[in-house]
Formats: sequence, structure tokens, C-alpha cells
Amino acid sequence: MPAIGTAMIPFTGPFTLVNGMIWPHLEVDAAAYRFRVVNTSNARFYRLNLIDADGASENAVVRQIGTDGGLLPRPVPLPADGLVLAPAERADLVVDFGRVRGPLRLTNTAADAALEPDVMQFRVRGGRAQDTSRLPDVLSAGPERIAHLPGEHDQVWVGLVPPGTGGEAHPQLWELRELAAHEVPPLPAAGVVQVTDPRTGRTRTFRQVASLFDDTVSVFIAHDAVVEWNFISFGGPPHPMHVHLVQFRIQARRRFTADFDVALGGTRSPADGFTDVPLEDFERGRKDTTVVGGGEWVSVLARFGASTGQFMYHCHILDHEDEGMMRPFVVHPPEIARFHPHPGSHPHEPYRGA
Ligand SMILES: [Cu+2]
Repeated sequence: MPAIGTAMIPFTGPFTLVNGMIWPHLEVDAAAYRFRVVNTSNARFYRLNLIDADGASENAVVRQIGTDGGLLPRPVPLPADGLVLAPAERADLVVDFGRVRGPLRLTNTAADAALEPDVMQFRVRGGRAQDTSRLPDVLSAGPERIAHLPGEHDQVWVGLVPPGTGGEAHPQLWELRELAAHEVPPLPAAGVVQVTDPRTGRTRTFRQVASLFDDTVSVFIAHDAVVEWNFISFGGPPHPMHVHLVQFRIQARRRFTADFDVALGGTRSPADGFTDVPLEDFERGRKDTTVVGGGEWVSVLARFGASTGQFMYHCHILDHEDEGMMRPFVVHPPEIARFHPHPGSHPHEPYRGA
């Protein structure tokens, strides 16, 4: 962890605040309650678990009904080892206190030596309250089902490289452009990474074309285009990647062993040997933030139909974002997109003129 002055960053403190209070308690009836949870920590990831006075899990009385962008298709149980929420991720939860006895504690069981695990306490009033509520089986239609999958021209490639790359203390975000065969330099080379795409078996070569906030924009998207964003981490800490303007659908999370040379700043051999990491149930909902772990490639799909103009995407660890892991992208109206041969610039409907 790099230090600025005497502070280590990313900074994490020992206590967790809930609505501005350390270790609050909430008196609840023996009934179902809905909680809308957002992780607003600057850097800390939470693994939320509900336990009773003896420390036994009470996660079974919790159902997740929503994510970052709205209701899930169906209520889902919490993952067996707790709900991981990275900075900016949201969870809409229903907790049925009618099915428990005595006080419960919400704890953070994430591996974190500096952490006091208690988050808050629930004190359940005696007697079953009049609660006739019932969770519906079907909550929403879920994320848009996109029939027309994007082609090569609708892909955005972003590399996440570990601390130390190029002598830089912090992890970096690299915007990548794919190189044609005749453009590939002798390898390995600084700023060049290779990936063997498991979907095609083809080795693809990319060059870093932008990294810092003020570097020239390289991601242009045609309004209403469906674009696949590929976040590939070549090592380092996990990054909750957040894209403005859209709710996306997570397509895949793949794990690999990166052969990335930090001193050089490039791959020594193509990223390969990917294994699919099964998505959690809640990851099938509408998301605008998702964790990309070290040695993971996460693909997400979104339609950029909401608006045109300049927007941001970034790591949502504030200390990373402030050290450069934030970049603009531009969504063009169709009248301009037709002149821009860039990722996402091909409208799926033929251009019909103004
Ligand atoms: Cu980050």
C-alpha cells in the first residue's frame, strides 16, 4: 500500500458507520423489513453476514430482491458465505425478523486484520407482529435481453495493471486498442498486452492508448448501440468498476494466471487458461458496478440508449479513482457516429438521415 504523508492509501478505518453512527441498533417488530443497502466506504469491501447471539448464521431469513439498478427477476438467497458489497454496489434486502428469536448482529466477515467486524444490531420485539406480507415469486423482467450480440466493432477493452507498473505506486487503468498483425511490435514490449480469447482461440494484441484522466478520449459509442466492455486485470487489488449512464448485464467472469511483467509494463506471454467463475445469483440483475479481481476478465453488456455526451467510468475505490483510475467516454448521436469508425460506432439500425 503506498503512503501519502503518514496516511496509507487506500485508507480503511477500524469501525463501520451505518447512517453516520458506529454500532447502531434498530428495534424491529417480528416482521419482514426491507433494507436498501449501499456501500459508501471509500475503499472497504464488506462480506455481510447476519448472526444470532451465539454467532450462528441467520442468513436464511434474508432474501435479496434488488441490485444497483432495480429489482431482480426473483428473490434470491444470500451467497452461502455472505454478501460481498464493494464500494458503490447496492443491495435491496428483505429480512424476516418473524423467523428469528433474540437479537441479531450484522457483521462484516471480510478478511481484514484492521477491522472490527460488528456493523449493527437488530433487537426484535417480542410477539409475532401482524405481518401478512409475502414476497412475490417474480419481481421484474430483469436486465434487457439483447438478441443482437455486439460484433468486434462494439467492444471496449480496458486493462487494469498492478501497482509498480512503470514505476507508478498505484494500480492503473489502461484503455486498450487492438493492434492489427502488421502493427504488433517485437514482444514483450512496454504498454502491450496479449490475450488469447477463449471464445475464438485467437491471440489478440492490445496497446495502451490512454490512461490518465486528461488523455485523449478513445472510447466513442453510437447512441443506442449495444457494447461489450471487457475489463481485464493483469494483477493487483480488486477494482469495483463503475460505468456511468447505463445499467449493464454481466456476461462472464473468467480467471487466469497473468504473466505480466511489472518492471516492463507488458505481458510476457498471452493471458490464457481461462476458467469461468460462476456468477452469483444477484449478479444476474441490473448492475452498474462490478468487481474485477486480480487475474480476472469480466465482460459486461449494455445498451447506451439513455443519452448522448461525455460520461465517466472508473474504479469506485475513491483512492484509486483519485489516483487516475477514471476516464471519460463519449456517446455520439447517430449524425456524428456515422463518421466515427470507433468501438460502438456502428448503429444497429441503418442510418436514415435526420
Ligand atoms: Cu481500484
